Amino acid sequence: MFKIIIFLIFVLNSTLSYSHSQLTEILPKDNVIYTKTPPQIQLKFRSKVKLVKVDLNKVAEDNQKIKLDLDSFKKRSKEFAIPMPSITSGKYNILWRALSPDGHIIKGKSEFEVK
Ligand SMILES: [Cu+2]
Repeated sequence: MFKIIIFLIFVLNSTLSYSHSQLTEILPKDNVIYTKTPPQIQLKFRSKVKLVKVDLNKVAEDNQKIKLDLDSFKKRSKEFAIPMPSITSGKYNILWRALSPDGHIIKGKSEFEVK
């Protein structure tokens, strides 16, 4: 019985602490209206990940993709700060995809507006 409990604690603990590398912060934030364009796209993770893609799209104009310079973000890291290209007012979304240390693909989205 004691052995089973130890085993369960180990299993639960490892799933809670080590599964994936969840995003802890994204800027621009999801569902936020900005009066000034945020200067950077920032992504923060719980552990080092490899960015697979970050797309910035203008919503409502056929999801027009805006070019981002991702060349300097090939290395694994916990934090990424991508310079924001000059964008006009409107609604945008950021679609990101990354590879976590355990080999899983993690992904997310942030939709924001610039007034
Ligand atoms: Cu995982």
